[in-house]
Amino acid sequence: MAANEAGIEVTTPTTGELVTEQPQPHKLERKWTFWFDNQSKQGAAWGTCLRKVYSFDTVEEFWCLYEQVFKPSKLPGNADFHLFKDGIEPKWEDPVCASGGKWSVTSSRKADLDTMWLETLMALIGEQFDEPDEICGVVASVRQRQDKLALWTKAAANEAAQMSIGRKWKEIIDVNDKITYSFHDDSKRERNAKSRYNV
Ligand code: MGP
Repeated sequence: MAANEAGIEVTTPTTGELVTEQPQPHKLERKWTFWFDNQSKQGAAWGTCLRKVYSFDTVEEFWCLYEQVFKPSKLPGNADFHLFKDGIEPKWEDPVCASGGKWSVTSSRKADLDTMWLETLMALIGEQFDEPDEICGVVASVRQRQDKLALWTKAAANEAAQMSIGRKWKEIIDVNDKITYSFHDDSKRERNAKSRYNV
């Protein structure tokens, strides 16, 4: 028996024939979905161009999608990429997100945004947060003013859970500056919603 890059060669017991067994893809803990939104259409209501792009549940699919498409530095201005748990829409209106909020971090360099995005994606699909049920997903936004990342969580009022997620996220994306958490309910009422927690 010999191993090669494509798989493992085994001899079938009945015929003695050499066959190559393809390696099995590595299953993730759960299914995730990439989304895309282009907000550059003048006058269009928010979400008009929000589209589900691809759902996946293996490590191999993730890398293929990430390498070929989902790098924020490839985004045009005023566009967003999202990675959300499959079944959750990246909207305040989604029932799982409705009572939630988001941790936000800004970035003035494209390279930093790409790195923080990738670190966050790997942490999410690798289930590195201590409160995995609290997580909804992450959004990368490319804006003229400043690019940003937002980690959406489920129960905004659960301060202990949000603080733990915020601390962990800062470690993951290697950020020392303060990051802030806002409630979606506040964002619905006013454009620049005040932050409720910071870490
Ligand atoms: P934003 O993109 O979350 O804020 O929301 P930001 O990033 O400060 O603003 P931007 O101009 O840099 O994008 C901007 C606006 O989009 C909000 O004030 C809402 O009018 C609308 N909007 C954003 N989100 C996430 C939602 C949503 O989930 N549902 C609805 N209905 N509107 C939204």
